[in-house]
Amino acid sequence: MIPKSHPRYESLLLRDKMVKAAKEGYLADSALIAHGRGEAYDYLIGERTTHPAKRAMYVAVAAMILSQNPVISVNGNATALACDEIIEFARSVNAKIEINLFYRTDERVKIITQIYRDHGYKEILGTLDDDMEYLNEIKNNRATASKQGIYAADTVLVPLEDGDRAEILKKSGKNIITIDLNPLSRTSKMSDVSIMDNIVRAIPFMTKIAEDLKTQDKKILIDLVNEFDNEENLKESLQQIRVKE
Ligand code: PTJ
Repeated sequence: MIPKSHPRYESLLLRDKMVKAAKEGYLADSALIAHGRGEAYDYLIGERTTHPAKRAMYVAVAAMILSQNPVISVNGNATALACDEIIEFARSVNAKIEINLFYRTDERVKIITQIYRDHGYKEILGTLDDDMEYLNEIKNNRATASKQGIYAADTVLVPLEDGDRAEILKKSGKNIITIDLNPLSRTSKMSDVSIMDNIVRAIPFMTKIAEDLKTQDKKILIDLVNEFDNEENLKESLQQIRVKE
């Protein structure tokens, strides 16, 4: 039990979730390393949601609302940290959720499927009995996608995605949105909208944004998307990393 008074309470709570998920057997072997890398970047931005991240979130939500078939791709880390929040956000923007693992094993897919179903989300895609296709005809595990989900998606939100996978998705012509604390990652660089924030802060904030944007004129959403420059925003995101004593 972590005392609430601990100065690193929030961060330790997330570590606890990751350790629990590892014990439950649905994380990739390198998941804790990926989490640690995220922690380091989060520390350097002061564990807060920065202005460029907020701007990217508005654009991302607008793009998802405007899309025909938006899909949220979930892996082990995203599930461990924000399963309920992802379900709520998916419902708010009418997006599907698909299990999309970089290190895909049947056992992991089975456990993650059950988690979403237990949390009230029965429509989960990318399961063992789902109809899967290869993106760009690349015949490897990393290029598989659900026929009704990512395969047919126009916009895919990929939190904490590996660069190889993001590249395959990008090459298949989809609009890619990422949530990645590392603004220098390949995924951040190749995405159309990169949100440099912790998934645990970003997703609930995006649900709030969705409630606001859904009431706005479509033209406002289109302008938000068209006026956004991801490269510029990433530069600004990088400037948020401050090392001070
Ligand atoms: O469950 P799987 O098999 O799909 O595997 C998941 C991991 C995350 C292990 C896999 O996709 C991987 O190896 O990813 P990378 O290449 O380590 O990239 C993950 C990125 O997410 C890194 O740039 C981290 O900085 C970032 N990251 C880690 N934790 C968070 C985060 N970004 C946002 N919120 C976090 N909590």
